[in-house]
Amino acid sequence: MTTTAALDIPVSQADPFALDVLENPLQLQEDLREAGPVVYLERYGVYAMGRYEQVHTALTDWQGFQSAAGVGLSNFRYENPWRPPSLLLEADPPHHDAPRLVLSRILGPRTLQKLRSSWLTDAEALVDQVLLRGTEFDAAADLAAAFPLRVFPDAVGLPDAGRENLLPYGDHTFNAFGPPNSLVQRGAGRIGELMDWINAQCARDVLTDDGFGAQIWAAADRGDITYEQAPLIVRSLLTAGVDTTVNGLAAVLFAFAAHPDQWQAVRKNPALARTAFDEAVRWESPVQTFFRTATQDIEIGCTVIPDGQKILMFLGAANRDPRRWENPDRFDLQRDPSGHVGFGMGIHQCVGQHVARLESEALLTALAARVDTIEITGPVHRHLNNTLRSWKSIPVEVTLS
Ligand code: OVM
Repeated sequence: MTTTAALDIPVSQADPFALDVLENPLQLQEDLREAGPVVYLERYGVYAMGRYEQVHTALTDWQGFQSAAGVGLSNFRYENPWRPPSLLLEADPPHHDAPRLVLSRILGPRTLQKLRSSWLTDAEALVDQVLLRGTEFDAAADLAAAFPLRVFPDAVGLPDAGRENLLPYGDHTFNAFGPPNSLVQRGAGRIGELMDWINAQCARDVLTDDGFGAQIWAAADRGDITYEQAPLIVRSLLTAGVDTTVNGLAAVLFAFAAHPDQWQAVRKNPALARTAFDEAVRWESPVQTFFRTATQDIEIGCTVIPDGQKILMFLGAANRDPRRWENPDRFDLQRDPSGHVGFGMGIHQCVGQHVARLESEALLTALAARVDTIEITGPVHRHLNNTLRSWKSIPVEVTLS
């Protein structure tokens, strides 16, 4: 490569992890997309991509853009990871493949069919319980957070005690993919205690004998993975399975509250509930960003990303790239959202996406059966996180059918 080529690139002073940017990232996303296919973020010494085409290319080129050096800002080639790396998220082939295959079977659409009717019943019970207290509630806390916490830990096979640790642990882990800013410092105090609890839940004798956790241990019995790998794969469920779905559900509920005509479309045609979740994941992208690391000098456009450099991929920006999406800022159930990169793309694409879709389908179906209109009644409060697009509260009032 030539170093002059590497300098032929737009340089930005912007901080994507500044609190005001996390509060409203849309302007920064547009600036990045408009600046060019690749931009250098001076503040962190990393490359960034905001356009769909380049993000998609990087996600599908795992040979050129590795995950094993970490998918956060920290470069595991030079820095020690803050926790033992995930065998899925922070691994490349061939090490990645056995854990991935095992988990993809456990979380696949066929296995999940067994949970479908009980999750629909759970969703009806939750919606009934919330509406019994009144028609004004917080869609973020009372539905989006409550539903995954009601069904997912049971499906994994966790004991009841300590489940309140799941969200704070996930919040810190997703913050830790970013720089060590105030959000990370705020979570650092409790992380030792939270991590101890999480790790303890990964042991075979702590888990029920019929959940996702037990199925991971059974894969070790068969020799599909080793006994050393099993607890770390359970840890991935506990890390990636709660905050992500909570914010995905919050996104779809917020989307409907903000687009009343789209809620009426679902009421008329409940089959749209499934598209709705993917359109919400495109529109709000619960996981906004992940990094990759260049495994060699990589030519992109007219620049070269040098070997070992970090690349920040803006999934949320790609999902609103007008080069790829018509009217990208509109939540629209008439569009085909497939191809969005909100679940990633390629060999690391979200292995839990069928779980997330089933949770959403259950909750929206239960809600559509009882709720005629959804209206936002007060200011919506974001919860800031270095990686997640998240909410503290979405105050709504509904009318019943
Ligand atoms: C993991 C993990 C953690 C966070 C996110 C994620 C979105 C995976 O520990 O495997 O995927």
